[in-house]
Amino acid sequence: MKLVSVFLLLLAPVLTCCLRLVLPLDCNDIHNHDKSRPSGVYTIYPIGATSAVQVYCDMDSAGGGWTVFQRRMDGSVNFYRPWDQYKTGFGSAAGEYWLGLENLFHLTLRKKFELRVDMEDFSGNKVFARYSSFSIDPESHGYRLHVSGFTNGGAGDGLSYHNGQKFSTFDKDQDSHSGNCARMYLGAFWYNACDYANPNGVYRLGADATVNRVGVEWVHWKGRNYSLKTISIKIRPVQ
Ligand SMILES: [Ca+2]
Repeated sequence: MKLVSVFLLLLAPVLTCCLRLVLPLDCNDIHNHDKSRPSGVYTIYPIGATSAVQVYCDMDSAGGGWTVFQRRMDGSVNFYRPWDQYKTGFGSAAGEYWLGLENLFHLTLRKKFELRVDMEDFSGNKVFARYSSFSIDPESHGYRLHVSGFTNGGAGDGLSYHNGQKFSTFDKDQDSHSGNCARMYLGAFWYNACDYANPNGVYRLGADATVNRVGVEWVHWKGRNYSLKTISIKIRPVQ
């Protein structure tokens, strides 16, 4: 048994090196391999051969190849969760989910990425925001956000205010506010003091002025009292 373990340990770097060549790192690898593949759930390997994770790939928007790392669509998953779950990820790739900060960090470590946020209100209006550059730092630096190069697809710029911020959850306050943004607005995000976007807030049906700022919000589009019907945040290697 011991010998087998040692053998496997010795073999691991070889396996990791060569399997990586055929295993998709992200949705763009899948898209480039076969451009006819539709949007849907696929398996990617963001941290190497033993890191299989299911994600939703958007193969339609602006040429396709987008790896979705956050998705809200029906309120079926609770997003008010602690640090360790935002680190590793939660939810279902077929529905609502968060891919996990560790996966996201390893993805953006390997290539240069752009970012796109698609969203929809309860009247069927669809808009997006796009950023030409996106990466995050390792956990030791709080998964700090780097986002720039905004292009407006009708949503307005909700993320530039969050550029340079560390990620915060209700049990790990790394924001720039004297209080705890995640607790105040019932989400988890790269909060500043506090936000112009709260995509991981509480899912509810549209406008409600009695519960100010806790919804799934994109302030520049719908203000602070409107919780969106859908939102998805996705990345793609810069072509
Ligand atoms: Ca704080």
